[in-house]
Amino acid sequence: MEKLIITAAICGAEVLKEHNEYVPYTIKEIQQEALKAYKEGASIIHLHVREDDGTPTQDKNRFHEAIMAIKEVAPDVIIQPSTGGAVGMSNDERLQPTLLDIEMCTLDCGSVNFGGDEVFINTENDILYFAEKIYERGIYPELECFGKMHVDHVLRLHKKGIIKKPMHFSFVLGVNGGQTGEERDFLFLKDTLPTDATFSVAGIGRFEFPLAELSIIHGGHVRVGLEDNIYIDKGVKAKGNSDLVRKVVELAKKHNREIASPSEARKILKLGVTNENM
Ligand code: KMH
Ligand code: ZN
Repeated sequence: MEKLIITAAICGAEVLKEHNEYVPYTIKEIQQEALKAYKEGASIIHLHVREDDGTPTQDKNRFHEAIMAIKEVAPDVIIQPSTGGAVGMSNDERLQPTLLDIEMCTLDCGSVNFGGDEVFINTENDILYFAEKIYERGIYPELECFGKMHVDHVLRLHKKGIIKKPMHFSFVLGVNGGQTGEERDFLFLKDTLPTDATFSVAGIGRFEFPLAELSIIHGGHVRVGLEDNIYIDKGVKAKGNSDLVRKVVELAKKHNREIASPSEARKILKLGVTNENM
């Protein structure tokens, strides 16, 4: 089996210090959380940024500052800015980090209810617009799917030549309004993929570690972090993202799966291979 790529989703746009005091807001806090997660074994940092008071932003300059700060302490880690941002942001607002010199970002592949009155909107035309900008700027998209229909949509867009290989999926399961994260959900999604696609799984809340373990067993990759889950055990809050990454490393050891370094992760994902060569 390939080595395990661990992504740390250190901050998100929704989770607050009121939920877990270790959620980073400032550039310094983001830098230190990224560094600790990297030291524990994360090869990708899934990055959102905040104003110092915690307000989510997609401001290009704020992303630039955060990326530079992370690169200063972990030069080889893969930084994956979010183009999802926060619910309600416009497409061009969300796309701001793609104007920077980045190697990877997320591409959200469908709409999903996000609890209460919130809807995270990604219409077909939105997806086409994001895909055009992301590929045009030479960036590698991670295909965020909140359920099976998003995977099906990606595969349809791939047949039309819009989504290109290499295809790396992220199944984000357990969102309040999206597909849940039971074993059968994971197997259903995994079995839908073409054999040359790679995938990672992000379980929200209580689904985080059961899904991480399943993905480790079945040759997938894993995303954890305070964006997705604030607990290390039932009722016990994690003392930062590094706690969550460490627990995945322990699960990987249990199943004899080695951890990928950033350069190994780049090879596994074929990051840096131009689409024309595929
Ligand atoms: N904050 C969510 C509304 C992504 O990073 O691409 C969207 C999100 C997805 O987190
Ligand atoms: Zn995100």
